[in-house]
Amino acid sequence: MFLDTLAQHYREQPDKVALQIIDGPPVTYGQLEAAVNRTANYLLALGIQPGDRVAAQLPKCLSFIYFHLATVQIGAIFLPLNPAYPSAELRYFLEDSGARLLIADAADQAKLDRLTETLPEHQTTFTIVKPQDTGPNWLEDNSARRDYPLPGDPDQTAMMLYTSGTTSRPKGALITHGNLTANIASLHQAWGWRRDDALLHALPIFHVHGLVVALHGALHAGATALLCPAFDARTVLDLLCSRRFSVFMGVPTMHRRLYQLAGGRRYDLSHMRLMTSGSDRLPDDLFFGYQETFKVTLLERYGMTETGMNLSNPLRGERRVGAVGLPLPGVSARIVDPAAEKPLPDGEVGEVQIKGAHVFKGYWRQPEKTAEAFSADGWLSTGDMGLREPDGYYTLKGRAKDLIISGGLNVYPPEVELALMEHPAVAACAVIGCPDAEWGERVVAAIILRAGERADTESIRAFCRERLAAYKVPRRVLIVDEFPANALGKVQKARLRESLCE
Ligand code: MLC
Repeated sequence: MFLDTLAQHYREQPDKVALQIIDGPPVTYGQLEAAVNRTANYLLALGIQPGDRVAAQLPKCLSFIYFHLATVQIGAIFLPLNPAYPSAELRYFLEDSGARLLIADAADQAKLDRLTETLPEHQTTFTIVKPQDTGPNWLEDNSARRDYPLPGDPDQTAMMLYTSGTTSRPKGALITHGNLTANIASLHQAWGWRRDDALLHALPIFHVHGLVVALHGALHAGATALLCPAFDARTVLDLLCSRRFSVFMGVPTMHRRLYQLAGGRRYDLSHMRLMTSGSDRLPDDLFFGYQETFKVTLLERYGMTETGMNLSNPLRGERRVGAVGLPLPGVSARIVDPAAEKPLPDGEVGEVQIKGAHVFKGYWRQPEKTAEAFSADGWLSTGDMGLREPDGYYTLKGRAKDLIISGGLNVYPPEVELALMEHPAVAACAVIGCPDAEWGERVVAAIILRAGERADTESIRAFCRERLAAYKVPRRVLIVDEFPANALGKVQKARLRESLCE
């Protein structure tokens, strides 16, 4: 299991640097073990039991990683939350998950005060940390001894990651210890992770991409990860040029910013063993631009929160532009006709479905949504459309579901629409994604005002900002008289996109 491999690194290379936040002190595997054990003992002393949900809404910092590893180590369920969530969204996640504990940033005290007024009594206690503190209290006050066994059941839930739905509020995807192990084992084989790898980690740490693929990847290998608290293209490019790193992972928006920063100058990054792109489609011009500018062929891969990684272009062999590659070791993929649930021949576009030990076990307390996500014979419907080439490479061809991906982050129109509908002047609304060179897509809202109401679009955006994380707030709000609708009165978003996207 993932935790067993980590324990092996603690034993075998206690003096090797495991983690370092830029400009912070290095943390060796030995120090990491001690900090994680102390944190685990702190959680146990608070009464956290196996199966309890422990939420963390923190910036990218060592405390986050200690709480993450400690929570899964004692058999509790780790629930990472985007620091950008305002209190309205945070309250939903805490209530829905029934979290026993929230680890929060001292800087968010005002947000937490608002939250305590509305949360059910006695549900969640708070541990407030100052994220950049390197020696927080719980590290001094608790023993570094580990007197309990590591979770041994692969079906035990390790993490809960919220994904939004096209028709519902966000759902908690339950990721088991077995899922994490399967994922990381398959990526290690496919991408040739090594102990002497050095990862430059510039992704957010509360998603599958930054947490499982990147951070677990490095720790499982016994490698070293340098963590940038946020993505800054100048810092990242300088560090990549320093030749200290061998692995970098990003979303297309990050790669686009690096490429634009180069501004036509050439940089030789060919010493990088592996540079990957994921969470959204990598545009062809960026793939070729990168090759020319950086002497690097980006490796595009495909995954999702419910599964971790599914498909990947090969480490050795052809990294095909526009394709997401081949099934990873231990992963089965197929293309089906979604209406008939019938596999389709190569070259035909259908829904991508996935099977394997890495596939999540279901949504938290939503058996009907879990059942909907799987076919009768146990394949997970991804909601992505694609085709398989005769030589086994997969290419994505759009989405079956009405999802927007902006800067590698998923935005589900119904969530934004629900927020807009709370506005007293809004009679109806429709949220769509419009193509955008930097973000992949940007969120655009069309609204119809109630008769006699007036509202300016900026105030509507401000209204959304109080209810939604900034990346979900429509970049443009357009006031329209009507929506294109089908015979049943359902808004035709494809036609709306045609008329509203520039
Ligand atoms: C930030 N903003 C965004 C945004 N990120 N808006 C839309 N989409 C986004 N993704 C907002 C900010 O809040 C700010 O709003 C404004 O845009 C400008 O911010 P910025 O400073 O330019 O953005 P920055 O903070 O640099 O963030 C850009 C980014 C970030 C690309 C670094 O979005 C990012 O880290 N994306 C990676 C997401 C990720 O890890 N996805 C993996 C999901 S897992 P305002 O209003 O305040 O000006 C998954 C599975 C898989 O999908 O396969 O990997």
